[in-house]
Amino acid sequence: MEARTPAEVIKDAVTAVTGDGKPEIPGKPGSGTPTVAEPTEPAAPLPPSHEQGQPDTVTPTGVPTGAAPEAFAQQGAYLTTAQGTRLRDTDHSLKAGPRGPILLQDHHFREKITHFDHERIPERVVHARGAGAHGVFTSYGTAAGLTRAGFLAAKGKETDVFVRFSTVLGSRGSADTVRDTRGFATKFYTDEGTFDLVGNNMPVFFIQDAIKFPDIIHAGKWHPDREIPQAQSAHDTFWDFVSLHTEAQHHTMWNMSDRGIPRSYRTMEGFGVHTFRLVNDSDETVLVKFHWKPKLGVHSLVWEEAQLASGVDPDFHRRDLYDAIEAGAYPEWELGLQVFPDTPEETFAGIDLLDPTKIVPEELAPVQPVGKLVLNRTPTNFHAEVEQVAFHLGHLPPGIDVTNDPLLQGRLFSYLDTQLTRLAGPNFHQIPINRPHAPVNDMLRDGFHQHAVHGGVAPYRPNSLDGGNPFPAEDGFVDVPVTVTEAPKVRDLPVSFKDHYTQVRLFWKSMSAVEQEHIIRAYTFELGKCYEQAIKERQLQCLANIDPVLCASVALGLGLPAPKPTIELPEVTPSPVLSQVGRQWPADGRIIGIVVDETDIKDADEVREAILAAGMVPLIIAPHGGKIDSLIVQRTFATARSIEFDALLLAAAPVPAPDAFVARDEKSGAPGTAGVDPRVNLLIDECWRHAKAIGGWGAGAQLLRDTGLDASPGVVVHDTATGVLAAVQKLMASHRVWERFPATVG
Ligand code: HDE
Repeated sequence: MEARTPAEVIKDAVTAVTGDGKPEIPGKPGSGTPTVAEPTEPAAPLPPSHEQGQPDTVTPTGVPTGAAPEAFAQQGAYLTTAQGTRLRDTDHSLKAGPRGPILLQDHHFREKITHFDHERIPERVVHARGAGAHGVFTSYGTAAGLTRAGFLAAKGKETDVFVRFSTVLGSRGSADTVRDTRGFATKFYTDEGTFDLVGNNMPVFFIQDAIKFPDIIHAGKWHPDREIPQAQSAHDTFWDFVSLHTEAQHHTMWNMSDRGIPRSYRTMEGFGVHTFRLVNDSDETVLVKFHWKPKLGVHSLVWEEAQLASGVDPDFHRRDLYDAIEAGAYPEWELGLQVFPDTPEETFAGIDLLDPTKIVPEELAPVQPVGKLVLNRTPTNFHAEVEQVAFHLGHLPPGIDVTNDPLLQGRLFSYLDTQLTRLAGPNFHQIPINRPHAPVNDMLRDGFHQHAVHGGVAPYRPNSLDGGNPFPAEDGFVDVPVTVTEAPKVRDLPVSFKDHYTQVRLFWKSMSAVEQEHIIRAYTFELGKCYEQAIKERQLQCLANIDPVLCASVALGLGLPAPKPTIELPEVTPSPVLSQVGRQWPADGRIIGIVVDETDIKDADEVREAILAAGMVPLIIAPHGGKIDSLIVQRTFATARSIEFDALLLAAAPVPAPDAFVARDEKSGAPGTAGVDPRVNLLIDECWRHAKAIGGWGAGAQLLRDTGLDASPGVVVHDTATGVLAAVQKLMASHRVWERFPATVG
């Protein structure tokens, strides 16, 4: 092919769009202008199409609203005002002449602009950034002896759910992949009333008493003068707080570990954090901790990937969740319980079950599976569902009760209270996403945004005017009659809450060498971003009380002396289950990029089919969009970035096309390294640095040989495409090629 200049390429592209290339004169469409017939009026009234949304006779979770269809928006085909008056024009305001001012009487203009002015609602004070999806929970029936809650007790019982995942610190528009805790909040629409399990992806919390929540959040969020940094804990106030409130050290270590940068919402565990109390039909009680275990295993990004994603694709986790559901790779978790006897001490193996900064290692109390959650539907409208969903720890069905965990007690107040501002009044439970699937017959009346038209005259009990309705239920919610110790009122916590270091050491000691190295790097990065020397030194003292190797390594990175511990370091028994390394996981829904070009598409189609058949997602990456032969291109060299792929296959070693001016070095005009398109080189380089499996056949294999990468662990070269795929699939089971990370500590 004859080489063309960039100017020629652009001219050809423009000609292709405008037809014969005649210049366009504003106001006078040239002969090359494509004619698009604008539909003005339907030939006959059309029934509402799916996109317009059927009148909402059901809530977003599928429950009949009981309201007449006329009560809901988006009916018929014609544009109307909010009052249903058909409109002729919505593009021009009503003016005193075409050049005159807008008239105050333009009711359509005022309605449109006023509504727009009030479209936003306050974002959540924490967990503002999130994404949600609908799904189904199916009970295994294994909790039948423990709780009377029907959605857990009956084997095979299906319950609709809505789950919202979130980051904690950032604003609504912040990036998904920042280092932070993730929220994992689940609304179970049970037949006996809604149950909200409002958990996180980490089993412990920063503080032990809810009264400190505003303080930790003020410290973690942006500095109040400049409102930076956004969605980051790498700043002075955060480290000031956690080094002064040493109870925060356990949660902080989880944040600095790979758990703070999950690969996907689909690969996160979830934890109820607090201990709850279950009560069965015989009024017997047990204490439990809730766990969500992802089917795909727990996987994380590496720090460079997380940073890249924040810029390249700030919606990384949101997109991953929705793409997976739309591709039919439904995210799945098992709900499990750690069960403890309900003793007056409320401890297990010496661990205070009311302390939310402590875990009970799974080796001591195994997680017993009680049901399965599958997310299978994306929201129809983000605002209506994800923004307006309101979780509250007090949404409890009969059979599940709370404990005296001082954090849980405070949350019971906060979650109801916060909705009053965020959702502008006390009737937020009537918003479709929040409507229970159980019949509601409360005595709550009136208030802002009241949607119900309540009948009767006697919203009080007992009454003789409404036939005595509503009646108390024998099988209603059980407040377990726990004995409250007679004790003086105090502002204090139990002595057992004062050990702030043993379990942090336990976590550190449970990590593999590579995970420990990531933790060291994370502390070094975050403290390196602080300005105050005193804060760095104080945090180093905390690290010294956790582990001398950890402390010395971080101190080295900061250029500060490593302090000696001020406590005797306890003996701990590691909990191997806390490590993400060393296990094999299914690869369902994982994404494999396949690099092809015009000359080397041989076998790519076959590999694509094999990836699909294995339940994974293939993405064809090519020099340009459209098609190459019959292969549909999903990513171009311009739009692909390594962070999206869990593994990379090379069917080709694409050279920069002569007319692809973007692929050339601007100054020399020379093609990229080794004659290969530099963007492909970058893909390979990043996948290698991030310890992802890489494979190649044909020209792709030759490229890996030429660069010497074929000698690296986790790089597969083979004569056949299928041979490469089989080897890469095997490597993907352990998520990353861990041997590729240099380990600096043992
Ligand atoms: Fe929250 N938290 N929280 N939190 N939390 C909120 O409620 C609060 C805590 C968690 O997707 C708020 O509706 C206090 C622990 C999640 O809509 C607010 C305390 C855990 C979500 C609130 C905590 C969580 C929230 C803000 C200390 C894990 C997002 C908006 C006592 C077990 C829910 C809202 C969603 C949201 C208060 C601590 C998880 C202000 C006072 C511990 C997943 O009410």
